Amino acid sequence: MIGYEIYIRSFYDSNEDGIGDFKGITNSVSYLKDLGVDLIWIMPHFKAPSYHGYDIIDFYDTNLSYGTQKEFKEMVNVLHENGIRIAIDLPLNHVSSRHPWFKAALEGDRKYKDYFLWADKDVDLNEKRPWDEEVIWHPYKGEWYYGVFGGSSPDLNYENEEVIEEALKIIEFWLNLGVDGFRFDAAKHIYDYDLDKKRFSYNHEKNIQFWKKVMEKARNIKEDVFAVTEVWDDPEIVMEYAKVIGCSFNFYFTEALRESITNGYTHKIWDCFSRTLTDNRNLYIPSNFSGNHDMTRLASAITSQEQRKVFFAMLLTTPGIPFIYYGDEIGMKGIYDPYFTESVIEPMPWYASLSGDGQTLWKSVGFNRAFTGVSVEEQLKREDSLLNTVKGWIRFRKENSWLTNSWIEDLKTSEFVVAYTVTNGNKAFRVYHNVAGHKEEFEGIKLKPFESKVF
Ligand code: ACG
Repeated sequence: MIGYEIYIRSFYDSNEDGIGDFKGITNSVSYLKDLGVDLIWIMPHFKAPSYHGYDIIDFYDTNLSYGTQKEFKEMVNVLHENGIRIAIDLPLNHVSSRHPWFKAALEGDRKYKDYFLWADKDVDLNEKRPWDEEVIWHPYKGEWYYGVFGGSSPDLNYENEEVIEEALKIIEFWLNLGVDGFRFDAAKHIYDYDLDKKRFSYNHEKNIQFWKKVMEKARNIKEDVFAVTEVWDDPEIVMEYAKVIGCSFNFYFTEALRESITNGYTHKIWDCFSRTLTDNRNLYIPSNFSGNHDMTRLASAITSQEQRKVFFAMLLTTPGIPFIYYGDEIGMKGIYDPYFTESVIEPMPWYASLSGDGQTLWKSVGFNRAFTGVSVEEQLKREDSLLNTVKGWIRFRKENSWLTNSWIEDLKTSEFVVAYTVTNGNKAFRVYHNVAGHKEEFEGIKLKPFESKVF
């Protein structure tokens, strides 16, 4: 199975307003099929005030710039007819400060006040979240509410059973509407404040119990529901969530490969593979990925196309469900800035000129300009393009669908070569990658610069 992450606004526009939409995804099915994608993850499609959509105002309605619920359903049907499953991005940790629940809370409604967390006198109102300098408490008319992702996204209070029930209702609604599963946003944040010690603290155990409940509900509705979590943390923590949810994004894979391939060394890859891809047998399916909307794009992190080809060869010959971030397959660029995330969600360049049917134009482009060789049109024409190389590896993977439920054995590295056996117990391949710009030989196998070989 091959996953593909889509930012709807930037993908494919069907009604010529420059904004990507559901019908646009429907119209792009031939591209997705030709690429070999059979699972898409769409970034939030709900009613929300921001461009990114992670601050939801209504969990039961669509963002009308993307289309109506009817158009959403039509998109799901067409995807299914073409053998493509769809997972929706579900940020359950917080809502928009303009969500009716929060508005009611601000007006003093007691039921809804308890849907959120409020500071009492012992709370440190200046406390910052652990990974940057953003505060977690926000003022409103003399009171303070908790919001790890900023004042416009107040956190829901999952100590309240009614809030858990709301989450389960949302799951039920979308599965009944036809989606195949979820990408669970910010999965380690459901319980991330210690109410006794009055400080930020991840309660992984409690989070995992919550996700267990969610998955039970989801599997009761759709036995083969697909779910993947976003837990950006150490691999050993990520794994615990993956065991319950089935799949978890393997952030360490993306980080280790980018660093190692750029610098031409292998020890971090060895560390990553041995910690995340060898013990997964019958426990979870890893989701390795090229990049996502929260980080610098692959082509800006690994600037050499030859090196990027090694990255994709590793992505597509390792166990699990690999995900490609839209545009990474054509080498779209973009440098992540937490205060200007638009740089990594630029319009998908379908045409060399950046103009034509489907082309989104909602923002000016800084990184992926016209006639720079990045577009789908230009890449399809060149036999040795990144797109054609990626398609080749995807074809290989689809011919060997058992790789989804596989693991790695006999991992060996030299200074520049990574070698491993990927197996499901019955079938196996021995894979070699040379991350150096010169010839290498390992276990008697001769490798050209940046070459990958499978036996
Ligand atoms: C998700 C979405 C993101 C979204 C939100 C909120 C959550 O993908 O687009 O923001 O709905 C943290 C959270 C993630 C969150 C990212 C953006 N992503 O945990 O859920 O922030 C460290 C921390 C991580 C942290 C990461 C951020 O541990 O928790 O992610 O830094 O850089 C190693 C370490 C690992 C470390 C990394 C990086 O891997 O093991 O621990 O991660 O290095 O240093 C959206 C918008 C935002 C908006 C918000 C409301 O995009 O702009 O503000 O919604």
